[in-house]
Amino acid sequence: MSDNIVDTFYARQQAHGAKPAIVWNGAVVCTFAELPDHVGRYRAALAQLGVTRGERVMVKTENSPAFVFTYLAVLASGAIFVPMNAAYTAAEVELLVEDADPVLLIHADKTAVPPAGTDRTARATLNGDGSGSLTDLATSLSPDLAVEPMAANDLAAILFTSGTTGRPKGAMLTHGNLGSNVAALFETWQFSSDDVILHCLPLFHAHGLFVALHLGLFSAATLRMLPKFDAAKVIAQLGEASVFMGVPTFYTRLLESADFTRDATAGIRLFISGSAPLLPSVFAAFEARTGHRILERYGMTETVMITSNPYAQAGRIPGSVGYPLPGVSVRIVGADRSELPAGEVGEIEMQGPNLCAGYWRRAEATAESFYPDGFFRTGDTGFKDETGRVTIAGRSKDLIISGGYNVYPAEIEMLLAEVPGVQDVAVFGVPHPDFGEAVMAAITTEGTAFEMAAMDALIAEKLARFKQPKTVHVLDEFPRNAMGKILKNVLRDTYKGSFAK
Ligand code: MLC
Ligand code: AMP
Repeated sequence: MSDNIVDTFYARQQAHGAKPAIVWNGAVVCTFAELPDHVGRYRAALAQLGVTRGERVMVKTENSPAFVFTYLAVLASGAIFVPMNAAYTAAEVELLVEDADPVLLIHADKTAVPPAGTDRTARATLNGDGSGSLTDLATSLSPDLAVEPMAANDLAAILFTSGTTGRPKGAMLTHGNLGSNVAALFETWQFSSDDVILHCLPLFHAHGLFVALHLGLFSAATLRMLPKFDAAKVIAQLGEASVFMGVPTFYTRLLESADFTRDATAGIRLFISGSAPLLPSVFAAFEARTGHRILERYGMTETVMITSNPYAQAGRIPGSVGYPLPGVSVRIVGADRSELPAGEVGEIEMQGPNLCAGYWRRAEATAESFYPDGFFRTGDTGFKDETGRVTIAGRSKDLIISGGYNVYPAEIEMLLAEVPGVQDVAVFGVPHPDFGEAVMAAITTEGTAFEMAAMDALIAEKLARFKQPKTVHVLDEFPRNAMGKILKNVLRDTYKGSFAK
């Protein structure tokens, strides 16, 4: 057996052939014995569309069982899976296509993508209901059940995340990264084939793909999937599941429903939160309502999961992200990269078999964050206590996390600066009761050319909805430090009450 993670999944599912693998909107789609057949048909279709080992396949579509089959088929082909947010605009997709240089772009019929013929990339369609030209082709072919042998350091996926420059960078994840991480989570969170995971996270991000989906496939645990998070649908299905995971917004929204009760959650053994900070007040309200202590963990696209609170209920401490996963090391360092004593806040660095192989075709960006000693600069700040437990204090990177989606101010600032009459721009996050943080912008103008309508039009054309500033404030001047740098902390403070409940 090779290190192709699909081989690992299939081997671990073998003894559980009769068990439902995927349940979609309440109906069984396939058992574990039937799964390779579905994947094999998509693999055969991909081969007809020119997909071979090492080529990139980009996907821009909503969750569906066909998304899962396509994902596994890409990996089984030895190709590299490159998902993106289904909400991206054509301009955002174009940048990623240029960078990833995929042989095939699979997208929903009614979604924004650059027109075919503008690049070397072939097109196939796949919609949220599973229909599309890819599925038509797959169902017309016999399954190709072969799984391409891959080594642990061969690439499985590239997930785009951004940085200080505003241009997205592709984190190159290997089969070894993904395999080691899911094994560590399986052990830490005590998964078994008796579990049923209620899955409603987007499959195009690390959380939904490498944590929720992988844990089901690795544990041979049934994945009860929903197209997206919907509090009422989640509450209706909780009785059929044993594990639920999500971003903090899921938990705040569940708590808003009177139907979310101790009884509704009685069958769940584990609620997990991550991707953004879980407020201690939400942790406390959740415990008071349900009796469950949410287990918070910390991760990144580049590293998959890094730390987790312990499984034992009493060990789940609000505000802390717990201990490094088995095989992972975390260091807290000062400006000179020397390790700081317990209790002192510094930059969080990590090392482990889960750390990705660098940024796709970005040697300079890779060198900035991946040190020769094997440690990676997370851009988060925090401290450890005497026992090694990690608490995140903030971020040294300029990043807004809105409803679990990352928004990079630099990307939006660059765009807003293009509007005629704009002099200076600052994009920053303010507290938001539903999304945790909301995107805000402030500008100063010069001359008479500036028109808000022109700015609104550019934002609508170029930016996915979740990145769009909720408000653009026009200021007379920016608060600045002695060096002339805009003080975003002052702006955050000025506008912090904008969404107060
Ligand atoms: C949707 N909208 C958002 C938004 N999601 N705006 C800001 N932030 C978001 N996250 C917009 C919609 O476009 C819409 O705009 C309006 O908000 C209301 O939409 P909605 O119907 O209420 O939103 P919904 O579709 O319910 O989506 C909210 C959500 C979703 C929380 C369910 O954002 C979500 O699934 N988030 C999970 C993200 C995630 O998986 N992150 C993991 C990254 S991996 P309008 O104006 O049209 O009304 C990672 C590593 C790790 O970080 O550690 O896990
Ligand atoms: P992404 O680039 O989408 O992978 O986002 C990774 C970032 O999300 C991390 O660097 C953290 O800033 C943040 N993050 C993930 N999990 C947590 C958590 N439990 N608490 C606070 N921040 C988190």
